[in-house]
Amino acid sequence: MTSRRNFLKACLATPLLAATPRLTLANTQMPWTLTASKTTHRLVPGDDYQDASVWTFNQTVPGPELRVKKGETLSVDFLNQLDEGSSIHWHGIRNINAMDGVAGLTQPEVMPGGQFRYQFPLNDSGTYWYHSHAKTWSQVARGLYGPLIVEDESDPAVDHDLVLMIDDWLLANDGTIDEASFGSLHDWAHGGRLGNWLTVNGESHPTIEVAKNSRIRIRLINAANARIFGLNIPATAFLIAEDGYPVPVKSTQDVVLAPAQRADFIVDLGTDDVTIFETGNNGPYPAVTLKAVDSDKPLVSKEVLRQPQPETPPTMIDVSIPLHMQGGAMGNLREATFDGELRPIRELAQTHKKAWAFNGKISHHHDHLAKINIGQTVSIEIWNDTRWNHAMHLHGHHFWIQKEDGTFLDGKRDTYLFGRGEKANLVFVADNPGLWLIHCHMLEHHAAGMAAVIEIT
Ligand SMILES: [Cu+2]
Repeated sequence: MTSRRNFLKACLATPLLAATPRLTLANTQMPWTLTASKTTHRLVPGDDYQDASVWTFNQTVPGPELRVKKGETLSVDFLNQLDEGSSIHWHGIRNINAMDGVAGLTQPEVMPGGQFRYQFPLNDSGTYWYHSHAKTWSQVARGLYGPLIVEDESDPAVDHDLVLMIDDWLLANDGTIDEASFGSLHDWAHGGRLGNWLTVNGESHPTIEVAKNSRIRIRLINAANARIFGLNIPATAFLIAEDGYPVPVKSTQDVVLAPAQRADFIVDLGTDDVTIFETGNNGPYPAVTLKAVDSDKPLVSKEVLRQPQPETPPTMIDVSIPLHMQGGAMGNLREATFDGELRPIRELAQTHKKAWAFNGKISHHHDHLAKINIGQTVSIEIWNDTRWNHAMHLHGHHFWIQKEDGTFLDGKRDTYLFGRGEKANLVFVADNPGLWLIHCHMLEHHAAGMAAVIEIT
């Protein structure tokens, strides 16, 4: 393996061993416990490589699969056994503000040896995930994430329901995490920390056994710091949800997933194995193989997938919030306000490690981009005036995406990938009170200035 940057690698050989069964807490009594601690984990197989030192929830990468039913209350005791502060954010959940897990905004960091109980109702079904929300650029890159699945009675019947958490790790030549590059100003001002080793559920090209001719729900989650994945499922496949939210059922084998985004597919397997490939980064790279095996278990009948009832986007906007994104390498940001003073970009980068600004300002959690009255309909009018892609994530709400020509995309999202130069409006009803972060989910961009807070009262 080479450590050449920015080119993804994957295990090309078909693995001989089936994937380790995923740990789930679903059959035990709540409150569940998620303990953040350090352990070792093998990312690259083979005698020439070593175990990597990872930071995990409950000693596994990813953390345990949390699976609950819509309407249930999730109750999780978070114990921090790391030697720095941490917290848990429940990505995509329209949460109670105090449970949103943003360290320094909705709660103090949970300090080493400390604990915090997260307890909140789950009113939306779909595919979500949880991850650290303190020093995310380091903590998420080291493995502090896991899936959160909310089931609904009306979910289509399937034989297998598979969560596939995809990550790219930046590894040194011996298969351990490349420590020296953490905090690299280059990454912060360019495309973020891009890895060189692809894993699915913490394993390199795992094989998962599934029944021949079965119907499978595949829940794809991009857990990478900054990598945009293209995923291809060479089978009879239907996209049914994005970011947990139902979209019109579409026959397709491909999806692009920016960091933090999710996509749900229904796949009707035949008698052959199916290998899902990563196709967006000079590959293709095999990501995971579904091995079709004989099974005695009766299969579900493959019912026609129901189209969702679309929620109509609002026609009247109460508050428009312009958000002009600038900065990064090859950008047009010359100076920005930081700590109350206008400072040149060179000083911002070299002294403060800031490289990006919203509306000419690099804000702290206490300065709010906008104050919104509860119930108002809001349009955040974003202009990505940079040479980089950005995966913008709004906490506590799901938004419609209005393109520059005024049309809306199907369905709502919690994370939207802005291409270079793109303008689009994130439209939502501010029905959830609190202080809500809006930020780039390319985690180095967030750390280097791409974040703001919206206050809803
Ligand atoms: Cu970004």
